[in-house]
Amino acid sequence: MPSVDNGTGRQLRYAIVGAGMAGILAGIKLKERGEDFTIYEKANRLGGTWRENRYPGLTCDVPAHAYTYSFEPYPEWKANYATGDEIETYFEMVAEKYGIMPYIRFGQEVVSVVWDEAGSYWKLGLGTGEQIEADVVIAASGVLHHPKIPAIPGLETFEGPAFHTARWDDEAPIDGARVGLIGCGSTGIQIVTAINKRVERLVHFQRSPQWIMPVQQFEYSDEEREAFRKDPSLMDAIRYSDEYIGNVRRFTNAIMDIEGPEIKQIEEVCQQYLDMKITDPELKAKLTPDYRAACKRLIYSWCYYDEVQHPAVYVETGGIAQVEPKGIRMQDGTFHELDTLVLATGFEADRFIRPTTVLGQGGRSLDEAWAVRPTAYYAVTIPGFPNFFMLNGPTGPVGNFSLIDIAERQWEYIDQLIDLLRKGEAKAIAPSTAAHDNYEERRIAAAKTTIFGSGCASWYLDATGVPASWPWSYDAFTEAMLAPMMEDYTLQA
Ligand code: NA7
Repeated sequence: MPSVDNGTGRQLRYAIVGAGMAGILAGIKLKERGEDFTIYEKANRLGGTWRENRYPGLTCDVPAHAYTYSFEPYPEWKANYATGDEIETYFEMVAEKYGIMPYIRFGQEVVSVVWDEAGSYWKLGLGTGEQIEADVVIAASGVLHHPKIPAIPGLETFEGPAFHTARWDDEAPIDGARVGLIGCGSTGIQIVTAINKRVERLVHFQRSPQWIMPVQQFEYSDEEREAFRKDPSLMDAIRYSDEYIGNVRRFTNAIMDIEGPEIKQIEEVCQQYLDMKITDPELKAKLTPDYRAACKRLIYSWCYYDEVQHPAVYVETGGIAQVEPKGIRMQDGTFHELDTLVLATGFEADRFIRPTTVLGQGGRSLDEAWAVRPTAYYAVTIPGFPNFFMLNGPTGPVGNFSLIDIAERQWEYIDQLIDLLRKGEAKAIAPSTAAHDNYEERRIAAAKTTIFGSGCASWYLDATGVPASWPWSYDAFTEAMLAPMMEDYTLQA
């Protein structure tokens, strides 16, 4: 039965911000309950990250059968690691199959979300000027969303195409061209492996080398796909295998216990892979990090060390002095003439739903609440922002395992809070400040001792240098999401 909120006699109204993986998930779950919801999507297509990122080599580094909704396994994956195109197709298929498309309002940017104290609801302002009311807001606007453009002198003077990887320019010369690529996170590394044979020359500007964790890529045969179609439990067997879930558990143990056997094993595997694959001492010196494996997000690759040795690729480790109209000048005076400049320089990882203006109780803004760092009680709710629920919000295990798994578990938690609104037990629900502060204090103390805090720069760190993510195990996360601790929540009638 659809919900009826207390006092008004009408159904709860839900606004979901974003039609990416998490927004579609929320839509599916609310539709199953017969709820009244709308998904606001600023773009003209769904897909979130998988719509925005279209760079060559784009691959998800979570195995495909683990990167699906648990309720919608997908027999059609072509290989163990899926491409961005395939993943976008999957989300489109799911949204169609579950009848979510009619609920999405495309081209509708949510620019403001303001709590109305008297009415206990949110007022949403759209980019078109339209005003919407919603009792519940689900912020599903993604994490690595806002491109980080490096402050390199002269960048704007470059004569050729220069663009961030999340704004890929299809017209830019790549084939037979001289391409400069700045940045070697997962994105830059994947691009090297995809364009090295197409270019005349690829100069990869590497400020810091990366540890590479070897993984196996393999294609599924037609027979295997047919078997998956006939027996979906075969896909679950992969998703819940020790190969995947066991690895997730070991990884989260490794990041917590930085002198323990699991992290030592990761370090050994990465070092052995480097030793085995890179025999040229000069290149090896360039590619050897001076920080511990998994401090920056590990790069999962089956081919980078082979592909970086292609003769067209030059790894430039000098400091960039400036960009000039025809290329990049290094601090030692070396000049790299370039036709195209690609910025694989990452994302502003602390934005979340911002720049949308969010004003909670007492007109307090999210910018104020997050003045030190973005935080949320158990990554989901914020004191003073009632009925505002985040999927893949701050302090969650982003980067540690499948974001879909995370979002599904967060939804189960959120759903239990919303249930109190549905049943009329409250009009507004938010965590208490004390509960939030206690959580955050414990989290920060634990985060500082994780491998992410072991001495390197990365998007995991907040502005004060504290790791921003969930510092505990996979099992601790799944357990925390089973049921909210209701004593930590304040309910308003
Ligand atoms: P990342 O992982 O944030 O990587 C950004 C890269 O860009 C990294 O190598 C940075 O070097 C480099 N960078 C950033 N600014 C500069 C400047 N000014 N000069 C030179 N180099 C620079 O972003 P990705 O897009 O690769 O991956 C993001 C996540 O998406 C990834 O972790 C997966 O979860 C999926 P640095 O290491 O800071 O020296």
